[in-house]
Amino acid sequence: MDLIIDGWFHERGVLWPGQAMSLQVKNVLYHGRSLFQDVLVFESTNHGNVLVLDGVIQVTERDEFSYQEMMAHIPLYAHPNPEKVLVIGGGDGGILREIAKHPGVKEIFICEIDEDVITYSKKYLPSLAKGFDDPRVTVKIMDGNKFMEENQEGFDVIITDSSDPVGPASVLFETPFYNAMHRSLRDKGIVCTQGECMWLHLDLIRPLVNSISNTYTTVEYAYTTIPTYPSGQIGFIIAGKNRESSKKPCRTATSEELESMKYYSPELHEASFVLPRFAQKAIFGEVTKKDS
Ligand code: SPD
Repeated sequence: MDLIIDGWFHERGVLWPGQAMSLQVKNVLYHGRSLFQDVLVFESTNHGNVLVLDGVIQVTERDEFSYQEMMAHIPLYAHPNPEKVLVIGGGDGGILREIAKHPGVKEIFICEIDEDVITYSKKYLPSLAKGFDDPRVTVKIMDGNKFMEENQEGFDVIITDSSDPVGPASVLFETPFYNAMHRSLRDKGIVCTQGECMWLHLDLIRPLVNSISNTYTTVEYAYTTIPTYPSGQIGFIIAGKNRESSKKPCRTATSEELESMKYYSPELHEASFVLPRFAQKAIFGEVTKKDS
């Protein structure tokens, strides 16, 4: 399928039938096939440089911060003392950039299966890929499952920054992967994963949340707004090992840390878990008494 027609990139996909996000293209910077997927980077007229994998927008320079900040800071501020953090996927480096804002974190591992994503992000998305420059970062080009097998009870926080459950990322949305993350978490650890969109994917979110509730003591769902993802919204599944809720930050962000952020705030941390009634009901089968 042609991704660019008459100077416009169209994001069509089986996971959002009947709708498409379009961005005007100024210049194609790279287009090729990696070992795993189609990789496209283009300069857009209004959204900066854009990374597209298998026809799906992963980041635009204009709004990426909303996703990366919320995905990294919700679990990190919900944990009292995160020292060792694992990122699975996230080859553009944006999540690393955000984790690096936490001075208490001592080691950051990233497991990205597709080296080309890192290579072209370093070249064309330097404001994200600068995350790789932090000296605490160790890069592994390998399957996240394999790495976790070798690192049991190793991490305080695991963040899975994946593409959608079509192609190479589909296993990351299945229960065995969540079981593997659970084994790799230290006691009281937190996982935060790409949780798709409440307007489009409740049939995917609900069974996953249900099935992992047998393993994790808490399974919660937060979301952020982001104009260039399907339906302008994306969620996060946040699950804890032998711990209470992650809905409130348990450490205070310093003013210097907050100054470095454009989206996350302690207020938004709490607010992001408050779901519209239809989504609350569909995912958790309940609405709060006040709302009912
Ligand atoms: N529908 C696209 C979801 C993409 C989520 N991952 C993006 C990677 C950003 N670091």
